[in-house]
Amino acid sequence: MSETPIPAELAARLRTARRVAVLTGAGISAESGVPTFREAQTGLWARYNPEELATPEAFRRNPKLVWEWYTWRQERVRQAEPNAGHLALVEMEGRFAEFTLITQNVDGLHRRAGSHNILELHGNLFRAKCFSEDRPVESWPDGAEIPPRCPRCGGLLRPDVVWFGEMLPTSSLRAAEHAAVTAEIFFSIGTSALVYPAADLPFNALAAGATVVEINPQPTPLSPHVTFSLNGAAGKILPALVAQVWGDAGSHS
Ligand code: BJW
Repeated sequence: MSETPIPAELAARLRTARRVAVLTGAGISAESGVPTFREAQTGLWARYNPEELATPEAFRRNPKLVWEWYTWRQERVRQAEPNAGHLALVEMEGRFAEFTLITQNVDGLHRRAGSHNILELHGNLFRAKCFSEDRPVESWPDGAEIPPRCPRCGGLLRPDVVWFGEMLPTSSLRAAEHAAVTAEIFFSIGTSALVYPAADLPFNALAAGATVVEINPQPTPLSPHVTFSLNGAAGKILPALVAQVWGDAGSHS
């Protein structure tokens, strides 16, 4: 008997579903030791508000500060390992004809866990691009300057993530919207559901008739609207859900 009861009706719908989409946020990586975006920061960065650092204006004002914040976050993610929640999503990917994993996270932990069909809506912490040309930069000469400079134009490099006021990568956003409106079951996992356009996706899925499931220890603005609200940590609930729906039959991929 699992600790986390999964509604029998949800288990039944999952056994017959063919198209499933999942939206994840920072909460799925919390049990790997990666701080969520809106929880208070610790140590050196305790006096900074992430919402004020993740903007082009902050970078223009103080590029060194912003670059160093991302370097610090890269270090934390390098020390982290995917957790039981990430691994349960890998298992789920093998169970459906179509499975799209849409993530707002920039930590790359879904790929490290072994998921394949991933849409990274907010970029990736481990890539850089030129702030002037907005083009990806693979490598740059080691030097003392922080941030380093673009080897093509000499402009400043920045992390290849999506800051407030910036457009999301068009093809990933379109693919995410398509997955949301064609899914029979849509999961919103570990996200505060505050940041748009990602926060629209579960509503798009609901409007198209999907069963929408939220997994979060805290209520969010989405909670009153979902079909099933599973209140708790993703690293506990997702493995319990996989065990309850598919038993101990092992990997299906
Ligand atoms: C657990 C758990 C466990 C804990 N298990 N759960 C419509 C209305 C209002 C505003 C807008 C709108 N449309 C656009 C906007 C503006 C803006 C926006 O949304 N603002 C709102 C904040 C009001 N959006 C944008 O600017 C976007 N761009 C855009 O719309 O372009 C078009 C445009 C351009 C110009 C003008 C107008 C329009 C871009 C948004 C980019 C967001 N980028 C960031 C930073 C990425 C890089 C980085 O990481 O540094 O993305 S912000 C930050 O928030 C990050 C996250 O991906 C994102 C979402 O956060 P998330 O993942 O939900 O984390 P938390 O911390 O908020 O929540 C964690 C949750 O986990 C909590 O609920 C916990 O309870 C839970 N949890 N432990 C399960 N164990």
